Amino acid sequence: MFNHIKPSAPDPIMSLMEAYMQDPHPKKVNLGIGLYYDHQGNIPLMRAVHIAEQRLLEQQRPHTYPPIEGSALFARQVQTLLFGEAAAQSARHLATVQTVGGSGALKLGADFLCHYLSRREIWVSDPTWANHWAIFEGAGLRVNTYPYFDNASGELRFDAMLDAFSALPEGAVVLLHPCCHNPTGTDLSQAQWRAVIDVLQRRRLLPFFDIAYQGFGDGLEEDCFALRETLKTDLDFLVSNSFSKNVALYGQRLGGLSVCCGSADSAANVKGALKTLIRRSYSCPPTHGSQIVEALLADDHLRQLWASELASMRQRIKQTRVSLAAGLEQGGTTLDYRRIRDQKGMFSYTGLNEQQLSQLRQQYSIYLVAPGRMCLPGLNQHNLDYVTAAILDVTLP
Ligand code: PLP
Ligand code: TYF
Repeated sequence: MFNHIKPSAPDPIMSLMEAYMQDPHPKKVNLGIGLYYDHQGNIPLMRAVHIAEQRLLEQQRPHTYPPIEGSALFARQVQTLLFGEAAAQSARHLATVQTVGGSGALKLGADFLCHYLSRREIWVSDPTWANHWAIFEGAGLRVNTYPYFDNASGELRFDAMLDAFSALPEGAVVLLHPCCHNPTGTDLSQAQWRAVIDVLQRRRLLPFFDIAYQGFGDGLEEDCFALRETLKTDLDFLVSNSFSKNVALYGQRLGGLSVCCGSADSAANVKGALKTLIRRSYSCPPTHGSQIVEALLADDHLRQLWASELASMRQRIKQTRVSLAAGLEQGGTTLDYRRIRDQKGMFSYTGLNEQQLSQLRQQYSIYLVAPGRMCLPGLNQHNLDYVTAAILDVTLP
């Protein structure tokens, strides 16, 4: 019955992680998968998250079924986190549901586009996260690209991006990263976002914002600039958000999908459509992670503690960027170290070429994602000198 099924292509990022785990080299360094590690090389259990979870456990709540869309409190908290107080005051109406991670939000959004809006195509940045392709193609959409980043020069292809948007048909769906672009770490300035939103509006396009790293760029509020600016327009749009990184709840699989609509009736009907899609897929979401986040965000003290822990994580990444770039500059590297210094979020598109990557892996057991994406939090005081020396070695003239 199953003999015709051929071996599947592995997930490129996950399989790199597996190769790293099996590598016996004592100085191996994982700069591959997007996980935040602290200065000791551990994935943190955030203190605010731990306290919220303790409180939850003390309540000894039964593990009953949640509503299909998750709790109303969680939905309001997601809206406030993404849009601030403007969410409540806006003339626009948001339909928000809990999802199985940011990935689940992307898949639910893709199903919604297919089944309720008859969309058959989406435009994603060139390059983008490999799973965007997998998720959207898997949902039956054709994936096209718009110009975004030139890996040779290290520059954002801003004009080409605007031109591409201007040429799209009305109603075309464009996937945008509001902050911490994965994989390039290259974000738009506020002025550039305004210009993009202008074109989206003029061409009546349908933006789908995917925000998986809120708080890792410039700050919890600043990272939502594009979302909040778009909320001020009359555009309908989708937002997928993830709590994997910024609450370090990776394995709890917690995220949200929000759809911005023109009227309360429309938002209610959209929410009904999302519930139908969830119901016939996995019925309702898991509760442990969402209850932790509800307890965390509902308590002023815990919310502030969390925000300050997140700010420290962001600062650590920025400091790591500066240290690595300085080490490379002082060592006389041929690599454009300014990319490492200036890009935002967890990743840097270093410009290291295929041969240099392979040398880093073969000679030093340092793992990066092709073509040259480095996950900065994999660096710490114990391995920074080792990695700096290795990159200098593979990039010396
Ligand atoms: N979108 C982007 C750009 C990501 O990098 C990720 C990765 O973690 C996700 C979505 C998915 O997040 P999650 O792990 O919550 O499914
Ligand atoms: O890009 C990354 O490394 C993160 C984590 O199938 C990730 O987004 C990578 C691959 C994957 C799921 C998550």
